[in-house]
Amino acid sequence: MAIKFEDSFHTGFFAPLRFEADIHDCEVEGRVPLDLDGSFYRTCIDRRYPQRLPHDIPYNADGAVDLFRFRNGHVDFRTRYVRTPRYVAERAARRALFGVYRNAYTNDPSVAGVSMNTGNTTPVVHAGKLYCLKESSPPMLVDPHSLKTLGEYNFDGRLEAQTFTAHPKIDPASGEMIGFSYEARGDLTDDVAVHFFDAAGRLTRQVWLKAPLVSMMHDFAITQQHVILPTTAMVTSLERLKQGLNHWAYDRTVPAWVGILPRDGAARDIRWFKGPPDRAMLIHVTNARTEGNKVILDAPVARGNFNPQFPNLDGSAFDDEARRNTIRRWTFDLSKPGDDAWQEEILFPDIKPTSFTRIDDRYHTQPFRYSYSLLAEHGELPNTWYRLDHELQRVERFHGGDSRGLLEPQFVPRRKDAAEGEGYLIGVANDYSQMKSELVIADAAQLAAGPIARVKLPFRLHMQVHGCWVSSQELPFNFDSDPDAV
Ligand code: V55
Ligand code: FE
Repeated sequence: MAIKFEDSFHTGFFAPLRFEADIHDCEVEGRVPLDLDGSFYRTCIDRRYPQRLPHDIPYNADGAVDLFRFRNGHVDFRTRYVRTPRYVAERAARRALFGVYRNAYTNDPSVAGVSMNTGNTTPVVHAGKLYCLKESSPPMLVDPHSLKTLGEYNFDGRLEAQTFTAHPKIDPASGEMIGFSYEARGDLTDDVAVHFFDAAGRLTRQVWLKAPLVSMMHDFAITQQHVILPTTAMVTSLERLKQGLNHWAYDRTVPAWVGILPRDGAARDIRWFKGPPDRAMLIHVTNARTEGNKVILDAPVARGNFNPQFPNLDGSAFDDEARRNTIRRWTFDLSKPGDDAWQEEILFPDIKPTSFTRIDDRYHTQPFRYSYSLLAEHGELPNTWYRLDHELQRVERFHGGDSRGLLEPQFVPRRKDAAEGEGYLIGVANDYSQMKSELVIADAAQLAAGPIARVKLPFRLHMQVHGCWVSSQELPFNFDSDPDAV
């Protein structure tokens, strides 16, 4: 059968690339700062074959990983598919064998038992290893230089859970990583596991918990003392899966729960706080900290269903207003036993950001002054980065242009010991009028001044989900002799 992509998501700017590429020494407009020395990774969705079933969703597309490598004002670019077992099986068959998002009932019988991993959500570098993550599977391990896929990874046999979050957190003070798994013993299970890794990347401890319900738990937070586990109203059921539907639907009657576990605690030490139904859809976390008896969580939160890829369970139409986030601070008071409510404050009431939210990563678990958001201003296209000054309640904007979409911003400190916010905001811009992409670099403290440099690609890129920056101190590389260059 001939390859043809027909659905609306796969035409136009986000038609799959279906190629892998290296560009040695990208074209640059402006000057790339000499203190940008390191690697910017992005995980993207890029379907290798037309989807098997018409109602599948973009989140189930194949993963691809991109690398922009910076040194001496030069930038090299590389993109590769994440060669998951699914990718390998479909490539051999020259067609899609996997059906809809997180539903094994919709797969071709020939791939029964083959991992459904796509590795398409987040790139994370810890202890020299690059993980391309999908929350429904274990990490995909990818060589951080060649981007060759090394395989699905279970931390030397130590990961007992069948899944692993796309949003593990690295404690900047200790270098430890903390992750969690939900549906951890397989589809529909209410088991959650929290995993603790030492600075060398070794999985040293796991705590197994029971969630109050089975729901999408896309992100979580850590503080110096606690692990914070929010549930959502994205629910699933055996009936859904047997009907061949995608994994999740939004249930407006289900309350949001937030579990708070001491970092050094056991399962019995978790405390579940209960929030209102249809008011607390948390997708991504900005930061969190513990102050005395209080645990403080900052995050953009939507009122209701955040994504039309997942239908409303009651059959109602998708509500574009309900998906809009406000930036909230939730405070959990641990000093009141039996009180399972939390306090909510809306921090920037006029700002309705996307759920993409970042800080200077060195301030994770600490009080912080600046956060960075992506917004859709004047229309549907997210085309503006905001720096939010939480101390002065001020915002500064970087506007990408009306025909240019921006993706998640990444803050890069100018130096390891630079002050908070002293550095760059980098990220990919998609130019819809030219059908090309570029990486833009702005001074994070002078966003309104526009880009310092644009690293221009001769083609458009695939759709990014998340990105990450790793300095060359954390991940050394040889820039001049690349044995894997094409
Ligand atoms: C999200 C993204 C996913 C996913 C589940 O943005 C949640 C949230 C790209 O895949 O599988
Ligand atoms: Fe995410």
